[in-house]
Amino acid sequence: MRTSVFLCLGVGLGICNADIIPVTGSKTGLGQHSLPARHNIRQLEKSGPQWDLFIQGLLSFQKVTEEDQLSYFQISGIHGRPYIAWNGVEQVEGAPLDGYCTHNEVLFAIWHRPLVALFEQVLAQHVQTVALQYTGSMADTYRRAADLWRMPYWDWADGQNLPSIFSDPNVTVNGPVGRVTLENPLLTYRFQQFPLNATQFPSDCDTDYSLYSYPETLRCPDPTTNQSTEWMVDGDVEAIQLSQQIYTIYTRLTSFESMSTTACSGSSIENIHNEIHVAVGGLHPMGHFANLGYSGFDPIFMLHHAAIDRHVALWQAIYYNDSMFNSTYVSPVGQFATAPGTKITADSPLKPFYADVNRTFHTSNSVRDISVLGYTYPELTGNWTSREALSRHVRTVVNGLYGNTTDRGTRRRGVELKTQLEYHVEFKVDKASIKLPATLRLWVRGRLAGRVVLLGAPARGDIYGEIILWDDLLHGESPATVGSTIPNSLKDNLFWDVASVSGETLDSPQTAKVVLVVRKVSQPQGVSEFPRYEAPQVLWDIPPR
Ligand SMILES: *[C@@H]1O[C@H](CO)[C@@H](O)[C@H](O)[C@H]1NC(C)=O
Ligand SMILES: *[C@@H]1O[C@H](CO)[C@@H](O)[C@H](O)[C@H]1NC(C)=O
Ligand SMILES: *[C@@H]1O[C@H](CO)[C@@H](O)[C@H](O)[C@H]1NC(C)=O
Ligand SMILES: *[C@@H]1O[C@H](CO)[C@@H](O)[C@H](O)[C@H]1NC(C)=O
Ligand SMILES: *[C@@H]1O[C@H](CO)[C@@H](O)[C@H](O)[C@H]1NC(C)=O
Ligand SMILES: *[C@@H]1O[C@H](CO)[C@@H](O)[C@H](O)[C@H]1NC(C)=O
Ligand SMILES: *[C@@H]1O[C@H](CO)[C@@H](O)[C@H](O)[C@H]1NC(C)=O
Ligand SMILES: *[C@@H]1O[C@H](CO)[C@@H](O)[C@H](O)[C@H]1NC(C)=O
Ligand SMILES: [Cu+2]
Repeated sequence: MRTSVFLCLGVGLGICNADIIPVTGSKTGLGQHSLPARHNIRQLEKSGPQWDLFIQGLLSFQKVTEEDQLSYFQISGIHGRPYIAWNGVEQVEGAPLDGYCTHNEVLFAIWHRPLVALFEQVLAQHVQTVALQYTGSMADTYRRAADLWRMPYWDWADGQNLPSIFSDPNVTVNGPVGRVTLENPLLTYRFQQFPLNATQFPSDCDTDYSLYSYPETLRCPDPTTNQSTEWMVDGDVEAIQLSQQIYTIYTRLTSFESMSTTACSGSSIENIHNEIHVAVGGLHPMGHFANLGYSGFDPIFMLHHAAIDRHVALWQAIYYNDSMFNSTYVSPVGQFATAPGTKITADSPLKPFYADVNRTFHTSNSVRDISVLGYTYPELTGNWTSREALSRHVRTVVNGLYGNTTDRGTRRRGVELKTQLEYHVEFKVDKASIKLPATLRLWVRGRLAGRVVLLGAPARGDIYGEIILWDDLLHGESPATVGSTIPNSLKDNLFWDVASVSGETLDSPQTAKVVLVVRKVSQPQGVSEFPRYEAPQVLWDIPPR
């Protein structure tokens, strides 16, 4: 695999720059003042030509031989397994045998940006090839549609369950010679080489639940049939109700670091991202999407990460003064090409993504502005007179999409109060002290009140998170007005524990710190305003159950 690159490196630099694949994103369809937008999958589905091209292009991409480093297999494999070099970017001394992906650290939100852009740029070439097969009156329409095509995203915070296109066995599109029914490339990826290479996909039932044994990616696999259980996925996605959680990210987290990652205290986009991985993959039995070593192969993966990228880009447009991160972090665990203990700044390389043929790596700074990678999102288009005007516009959009949540519990806009209290449970725990993967559960009066997943990778390092304490759990005792205090009866009835994926209670780790926090929040006065939070007050330590 990737032989040409290895040979090339042996010959020396310069001669084989042609083999270096820079991540540029797709550069077709750029207007003088406009960029093509990535669209919501639910809209793209109704778009006609772009949808037809996406489906056929993805099918063609998935058929590229797995030996090719521009194959679906190898680009999807950058994230986790197989733990081998991509584009000649080798494992470094002292680094773990792991994927390149950065999780539970500050680069989380930004590292996935060039990954999705690379997938998009390669898939765009397949889209272009398919477009050339259309003739006659359709030729121009399809070529134009191909130029403007960009990777769609799946907005899992839209309050609906899984789009059915992710689970349909077949899909019908307008092909170059008429209507055609095809295998749905969004359902699964079927490995070309199966059984999988045992060196690259070792059989380790203990940590990856025999995922190596399936010939294709599965979600909530039914072990008696080795098939996905799609209704379980639907139920899981519907149950997690993410609109209020994402709204919290937009309105309360005002620094790039805290917005990004579970390595910083409180909620984060990574925390939400983890929940989607297990909702779609299934925890027990575990599907590919729930295991970071395999998740990259599920066709949902890039649509999920495009959704993350959109939230990050919208957040950046809102908090345009934010300097990203200029503090220095230390990578606690490292990745395939980053040794543990490496200092991380916004100029650190995002491996294995080269920005040009001279082996200059992309950095957080080089991809902070998405226009560099040739795309935008619909919410960011338009001719805004200032960054503040764009920020106001995006805040309005976010309020409309995620602000008046229909999630259970709080309906903020429905309450005619200027100020309210919001209760959250915040936790911190060293993952090394838990048998992973696991869940941290919160119990109120013997009822399960919330749950956060602690994924298997990385296996150590402090992880932070938050569970929203819904009004209906404080039922009848919820102090909706300022001045009330949380009922003391709750104090004796609030506990946490840690459970395995099958629900079995595990020993409570000594390293865990779980606290109840209250914040005073002022409700927004206009459609472009956000709620304003005061500094949190820690009420008490919650004991293990
Ligand atoms: C639908 O998909 C299945 C499995 O992917 C395939 O066997 C079947 O031929 C497809 N049906 C049509 C009408 O193409
Ligand atoms: C399996 O993977 C190992 C390690 O990457 C590689 O050396 C070997 O050639 C692969 N075997 C096959 C049959 O592809
Ligand atoms: C499912 O996969 C397992 C592991 O590869 C295998 O042992 C079992 O026979 C399969 N079951 C069916 C019904 O195919
Ligand atoms: C950004 O900075 C400018 C200039 O200091 C200020 O006027 C503006 O309110 C700030 N915007 C945000 C969203 O913080
Ligand atoms: C980050 O760097 C910018 C520019 O160098 C500076 O203006 C800003 O104050 C710094 N922020 C922090 C938190 O250090
Ligand atoms: C790459 O390096 C060569 C030789 O130093 C130089 O001529 C070229 O401009 C560089 N290209 C980029 C994209 O930096
Ligand atoms: C954007 O607005 C400015 C000022 O209103 C105008 O001069 C410019 O032509 C507009 N650009 C586009 C692409 O509409
Ligand atoms: C959200 O609230 C605003 C203002 O109360 C209302 O105009 C809008 O229709 C609501 N949106 C949704 C999706 O409920
Ligand atoms: Cu992910």
